[in-house]
Amino acid sequence: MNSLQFKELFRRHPDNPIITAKNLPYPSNSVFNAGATRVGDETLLLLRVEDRRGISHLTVARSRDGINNWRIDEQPTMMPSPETHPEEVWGIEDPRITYLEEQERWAIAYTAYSRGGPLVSLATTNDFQHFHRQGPILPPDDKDAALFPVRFNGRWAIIHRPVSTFLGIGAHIWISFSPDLKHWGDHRILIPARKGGWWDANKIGLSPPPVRTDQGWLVLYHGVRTTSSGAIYRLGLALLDLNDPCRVMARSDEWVFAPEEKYEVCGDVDKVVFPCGWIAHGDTMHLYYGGADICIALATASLSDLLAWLKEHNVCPG
Ligand code: M1P
Repeated sequence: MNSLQFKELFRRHPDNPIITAKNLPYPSNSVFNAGATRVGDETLLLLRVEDRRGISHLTVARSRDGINNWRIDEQPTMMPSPETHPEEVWGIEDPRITYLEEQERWAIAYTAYSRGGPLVSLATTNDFQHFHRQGPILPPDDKDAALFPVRFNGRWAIIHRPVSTFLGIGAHIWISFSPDLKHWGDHRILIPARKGGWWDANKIGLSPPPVRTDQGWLVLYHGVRTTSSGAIYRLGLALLDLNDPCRVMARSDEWVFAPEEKYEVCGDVDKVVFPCGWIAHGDTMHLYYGGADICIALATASLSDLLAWLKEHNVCPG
């Protein structure tokens, strides 16, 4: 590599895509945008599966090494439940999993596709077999949400992405707070979409949940660039203060990962890399992402390299 080339921070796994619809034990159109966590000594992915009607549900996949030999539930693990939760009428999508240390259970923030548009719903689980639905927590249009694992001054915090109906306002990343995980307020913009020719102009959204590092909460987000041949989904980094997550300490100028391989460039939606989960193995982050809305792929990166790169590419003052 010469010094004119970008040093790849995320390395794609050679077996990519690691999960496709062909690996599922039942017929489906596609599998993508999986939440990720560790359960015992296994990696658990909560797959978004789109059925052959176009409606999504969630299915659990487990693996010892997080790469191969996935054991996938024989039937959908969590189906939309429009009878009890009408907001799930057109499916449930894009789960982001956070282990709530204080409650010793996982919280799953997911998109419920309601007649009024996509909204943020929350469910909790102890075992990824039984799910306690808490219902909608943020109204439409809102998605790309994940909880922090701890409270800040007694309050839970969630990152999410509402969309304004006013032309030209843009879709920005917001943060909100709650005393009880049910009632949310103190809403404010956390990371604004840029304008003009930037890779993350006009529309951005959180990708996986924020990860705690000794330098702050590391945020990986997607930027959606609209071009005359469609949108391009790329990923960038930001860093939030450990004690005050409203304080953005760093944000990258360049993107850090972009669609390049065939399974990212060509699918149901072309040119999309869309992670909903990442897992730390020591200093190595395992990033699970949807490729072109049809498959699940894996890329790894060194956490310390990401933080060092962000420092070099930071646009935030001070
Ligand atoms: O098709 C690309 C992605 O589009 C949406 O993401 P966003 O609203 O953040 O642009 C989601 O539907 C996502 O599932 C999908 O991968």
